[in-house]
Amino acid sequence: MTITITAFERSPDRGKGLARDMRVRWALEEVGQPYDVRFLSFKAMKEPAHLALQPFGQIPTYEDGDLTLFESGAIILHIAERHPGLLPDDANARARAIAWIFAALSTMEPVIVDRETARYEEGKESWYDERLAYVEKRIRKRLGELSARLGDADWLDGKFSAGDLQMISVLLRLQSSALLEEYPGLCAYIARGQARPAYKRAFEAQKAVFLAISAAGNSP
Ligand SMILES: N[C@@H](CCC(=O)N[C@@H](CS)C(=O)NCC(=O)O)C(=O)O
Repeated sequence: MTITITAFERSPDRGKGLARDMRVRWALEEVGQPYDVRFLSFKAMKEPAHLALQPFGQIPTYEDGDLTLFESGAIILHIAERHPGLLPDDANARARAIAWIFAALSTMEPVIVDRETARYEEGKESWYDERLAYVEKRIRKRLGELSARLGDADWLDGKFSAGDLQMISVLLRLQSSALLEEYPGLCAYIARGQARPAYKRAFEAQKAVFLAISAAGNSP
């Protein structure tokens, strides 16, 4: 049975690959697993059929036979554990790679998403600029720490792993800001991820959805 994931019918990022189905697509491409995509409108995401799969009414989800998963971190860990290529064989190295998945999601992503939330939900408030300065200060702190740990290495811990995949996916959410430019080592790290054939295939697949919608005159 083919794996099925869910994605936005009309991604608000207009094909930039920032929605979280992208990281799942990338993981599946890395391990060479074919997949189908079920596209959902914002309305369908909040209806009972999808809520039964994803209690928060979000994408992505992952279905494979009688297994349904939500949360991109859980999905990527599952893919990496089930198929070779995204986690080292050595038990300690494997545990460290998994720690980087968690670091991406619980240490890096919250401060980065806070910037998006501030922009969308508080951008018109009189205190927005002041709040943004605090938010960006917290992001810089994390970027500096991550950059220091990465140093001159290609990847976070030895060979490319699911930890790098998740971390790069999270960092890419900053690409519309100038923040990343302050960390050339992280820019090079992201570029190495984006140069991977699996990343490129996943990116083109999600972009094709936006291009098809645009060609049909239905730009998101
Ligand atoms: N922690 C979740 C977050 C999922 C998430 O925020 N998905 C976004 C798209 S990238 C979404 O569905 N947003 C629409 C909504 O929350 O209504 C994960 O990593 O899977």
